[in-house]
Amino acid sequence: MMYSLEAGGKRLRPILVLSAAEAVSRNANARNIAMPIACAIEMIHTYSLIHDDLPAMDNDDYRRGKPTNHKVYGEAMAILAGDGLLTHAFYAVTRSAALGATPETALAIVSDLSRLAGAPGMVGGQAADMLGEQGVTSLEELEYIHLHKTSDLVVFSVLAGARIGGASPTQLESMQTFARKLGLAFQIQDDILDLIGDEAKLGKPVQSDVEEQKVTYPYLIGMEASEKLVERLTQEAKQALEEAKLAMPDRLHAIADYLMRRDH
Ligand code: GRG
Repeated sequence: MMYSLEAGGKRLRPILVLSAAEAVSRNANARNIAMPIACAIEMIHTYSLIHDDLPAMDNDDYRRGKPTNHKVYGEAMAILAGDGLLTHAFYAVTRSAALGATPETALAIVSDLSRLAGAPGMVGGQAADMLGEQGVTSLEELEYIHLHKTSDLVVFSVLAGARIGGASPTQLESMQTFARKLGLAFQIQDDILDLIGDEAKLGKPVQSDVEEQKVTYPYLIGMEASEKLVERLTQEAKQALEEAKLAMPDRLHAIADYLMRRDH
């Protein structure tokens, strides 16, 4: 569990939890109360990466610049490390109540987490992705996969922070729109960076008619249209953020700008 948690990573989801709490409340104490939830979402994200890397799924040898969990500890321990992280995340959420979150807020966060990380959320997105590998995937199906596999944990992060910060129902709605669009833009940018990485490795453009080519936004709509879409979704996300009328929105705007321009 510690091997994969400490392997690095951008910590995007925890940063979103803390930034959303601060954006709503303008209060540093909200960030402290949100800290166990920031840790919880990184545990969930890390478990999903460990399981995604297993031979039965993506069968990857490297993650975050290090050998994958199962390469070091074997498949059985990698499955258990993921299970342990998933379970411990729910314990971590309860710690925010010990630090000052109200029981109602903690309960709402547990409910969001079980939905957005579970079958209606990330797990469902991953299942759709696995099934999609067996046939042609339409743009509509691909959007479904991205929205659940990737956006749902981003949505959880922003909503959880916003709840800790004391967001109103209207603010929660706008922040959910912000996170959904940001998550989608993030995943499309990931697809773009993957393709650029593959082309650099091969030293030539990746052929779109290669049979085992992964179905992504660049594959379906082309590189230029994908880049434009990332830009449009980011602008729409920032617009939703404006509508939330937050006390301190600057850091969330900066994260959206950073993600659009990131190169890794
Ligand atoms: C196995 C239930 C289950 C789910 C797996 C996360 C995931 C779902 C699959 C990993 C493959 C992938 C490309 C997922 C899309 C989400 C994504 C871009 C993950 C990588 O997130 P980053 O870039 O990773 O935030 P770091 O290492 O920076 O934390």
